[in-house]
Amino acid sequence: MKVVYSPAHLGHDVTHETYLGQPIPAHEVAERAEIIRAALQHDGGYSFHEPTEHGEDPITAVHDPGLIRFLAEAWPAVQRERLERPYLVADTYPTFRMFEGMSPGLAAGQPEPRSVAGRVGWWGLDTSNPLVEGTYQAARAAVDVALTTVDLVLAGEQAAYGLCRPPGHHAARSMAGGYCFFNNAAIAAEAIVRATGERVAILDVDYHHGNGSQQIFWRRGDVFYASIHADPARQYPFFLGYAHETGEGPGSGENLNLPQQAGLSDERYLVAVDRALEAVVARPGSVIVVSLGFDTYGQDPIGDFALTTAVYAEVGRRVAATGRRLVILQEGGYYRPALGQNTVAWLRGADGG
Ligand code: SP5
Ligand code: ZN
Repeated sequence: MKVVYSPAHLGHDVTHETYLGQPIPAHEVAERAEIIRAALQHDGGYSFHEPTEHGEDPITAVHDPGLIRFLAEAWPAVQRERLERPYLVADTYPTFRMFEGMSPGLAAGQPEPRSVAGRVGWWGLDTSNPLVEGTYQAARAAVDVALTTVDLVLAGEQAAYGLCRPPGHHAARSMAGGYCFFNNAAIAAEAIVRATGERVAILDVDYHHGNGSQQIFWRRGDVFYASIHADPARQYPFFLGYAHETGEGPGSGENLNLPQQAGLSDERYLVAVDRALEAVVARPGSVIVVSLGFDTYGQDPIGDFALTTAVYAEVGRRVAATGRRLVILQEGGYYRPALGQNTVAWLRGADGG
């Protein structure tokens, strides 16, 4: 299988995230992608490809140009404002409750703040998402990794894997968050729709709900989003991911959330996978974009499912058995000792192994 990887992710050199106000060691660290790369190289059977540059247009196809501008300008602004800190995290966010009782137009018409402290909250969701000097370049490279993976599949590969880092599925049209800056999978799906005119399915098997992917395609009939994730009533991102969220307008019925209880077993997980795949194959299209997370693993430090390495091979097999071509993009997964074996298992399954 072809793998797309860029060392640019190393510049997103995150050491800490903020959890309930305290700095804690970051979960989404550079070592994750290096562990996966080393495991695939060691396993053999994978050829590595550098991403090619795709520019801003595929990004603005799903994101607010203001988000790109903010991410490009944030670190220079930190330096210009002499904030003298190793990473930037917001502490004030524009929650919708601030505008309760006021006309919707008021909130929508507020200007973006000028100071970087205001801007990082304006464009952000949460404090687990530190921004450092190399974040923008890394996030741009992750998008190019995703788009190059799309190129490989549209050029005839049955499946290809993009080792995206930072991940993407929490990033919405105008919002970064949850370790994500640009929504790699959404950008990939949109690029496939535009290149082929076909419908596309996103299958999101990260432990967390991909609120960004859901938001971006909420009113779209041409991109089906299916996600298996922790019930938002107990887990991040808390405010989206319920089963009753099914899309609106032309996207009505094109969003499928399958929230799961803590302790989810391999067996029950496969039931959910089959449900999602049944919905995918009921719709036309020839390509599935997989948002692949391993924070579903039993030992993940921020997850509470009970999955084993063996189930990942089986999921890879079942996804490949749809006969659709696969653009497989890395999202989360934070238990580093098993990250390599889990990725190898999933991809081997998807590759007919
Ligand atoms: C891509 C992805 O998997 N993003 C996940 C973002 C999760 N952000 C919230 C992390 C909460 C960390 N909780 C620490 C608990 C320590 N016991
Ligand atoms: Zn996750």
